Amino acid sequence: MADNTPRTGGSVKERTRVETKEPALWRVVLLNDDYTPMEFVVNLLEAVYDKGPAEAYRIMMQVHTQGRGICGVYPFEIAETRVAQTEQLAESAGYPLKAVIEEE
Ligand code: TYC
Repeated sequence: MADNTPRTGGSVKERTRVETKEPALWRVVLLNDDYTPMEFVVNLLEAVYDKGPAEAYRIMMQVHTQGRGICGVYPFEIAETRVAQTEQLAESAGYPLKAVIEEE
């Protein structure tokens, strides 16, 4: 018969791990284009990303002058949903506005 006695040398592993893994976070990055009106982008940042008017304007101008800007950092599903809302609102209005997500 097989000897199934654990070979622990008399000690038993009581704690498997001490560290816990943080859930991954993703940033939503808004991209510039030549066609989407500035006012539309500001309104969208207020509506979809819960920004106040001054912060929405700042992010819009950052995207406009630097090509991209961070709208927020979220768990994966929330980030994806906000990108989908962004592109759905833009597409409905006939604008090519795009956003992407990147892991932090
Ligand atoms: N570049 C656009 C314009 O001049 C404005 C704009 C800003 C577009 C931010 C997209 O994510 C964007 N009308």
